[in-house]
Amino acid sequence: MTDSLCTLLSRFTVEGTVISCEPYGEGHINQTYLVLTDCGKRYILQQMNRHVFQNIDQLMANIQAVTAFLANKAEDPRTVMGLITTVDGQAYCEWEDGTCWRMISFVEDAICLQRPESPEDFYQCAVAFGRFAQMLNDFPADSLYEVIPDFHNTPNRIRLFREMLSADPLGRASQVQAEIDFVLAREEEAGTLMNLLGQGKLPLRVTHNDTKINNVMLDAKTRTALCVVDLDTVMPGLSLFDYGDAVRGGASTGAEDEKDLTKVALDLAMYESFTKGYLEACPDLTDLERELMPLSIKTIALELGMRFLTDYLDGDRYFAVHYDGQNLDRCRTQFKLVQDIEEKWEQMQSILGKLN
Ligand code: GN1
Ligand code: MG
Repeated sequence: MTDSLCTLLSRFTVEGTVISCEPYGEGHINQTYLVLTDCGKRYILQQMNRHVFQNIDQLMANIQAVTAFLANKAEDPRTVMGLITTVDGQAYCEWEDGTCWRMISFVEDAICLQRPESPEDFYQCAVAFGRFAQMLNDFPADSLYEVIPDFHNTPNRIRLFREMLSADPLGRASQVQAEIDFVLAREEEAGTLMNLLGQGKLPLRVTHNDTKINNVMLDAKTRTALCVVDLDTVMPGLSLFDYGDAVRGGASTGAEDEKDLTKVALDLAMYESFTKGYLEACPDLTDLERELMPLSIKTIALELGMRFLTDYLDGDRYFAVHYDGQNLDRCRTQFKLVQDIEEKWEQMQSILGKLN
């Protein structure tokens, strides 16, 4: 550890003296470290991405408000992400070089999966996210800051995509005409959920907005749901975006950057188990929210594919890439999922009908 890192760590109220701090996890946005102290306590330290998150005060205020509200309702502290404050009681620490850091408690005897190993694992992830939505159903959603404005506003994402296409800063657009056409052919349907929100037909709720299963902690022994983490994008939004994002990620048979698209499809057993868990854990969902579940998966897969494509055109400035063209590979897996969902549409509807 560098002296500077040691000094930074001493700003947080940890038990014992820090003996190691190593890179940890697989997020694309923040930089995460696992911290160990000489009394065996572990913590998670994160440098927050200031390019993505412009207002760290607001982001941390959201996290504090939501975790305090959940902690008040929760019976077991392991079911709520715990924020560790700085020695002077602040939610985060701004370092001398302008970087911003926060610390959270490490959940012991817990596991976090990169992919569900069985439908039962995925069911438990649904319980975690469904419970999160249900417990926050009486939290005033509009009191939260919109940390990334229009985060899942699909029509606005399409507008930004079109702007990037016209600018085409690296001259990459001509290589991806098939992907561009794929988006534009689905433009109208992609706006459905936001239109229904605008018409007051879908409720505004507190949403997590990054419901990948690596944001769920499961108990290591029982493999049951503990808590959800990565609350950076907690904002007012649609529950369907949380549900849809989780299924498009966890029910895909391939990795997010799989090059062999024949390996990428929507696994219907996974879809069924997540949907069952979410419906059971969040009985508050309205009839229309339930009905639109399949459309939400398709919408989020299209939106995310388009976000990857936009970033590819922009020279990979938003999502971290490990090799050239990774954002294009990621885009293609999402579009393959959209196509597969279109093919499995009737089956998805009949599974949903059985669960509702
Ligand atoms: C980003 O880095 P991570 O996994 O927390 C992104 C999500 C995407 C996801 C795709 C703030 O999340 O919206 O679904 O990558 N988060 C942000 O892997 O843009
Ligand atoms: Mg994450």
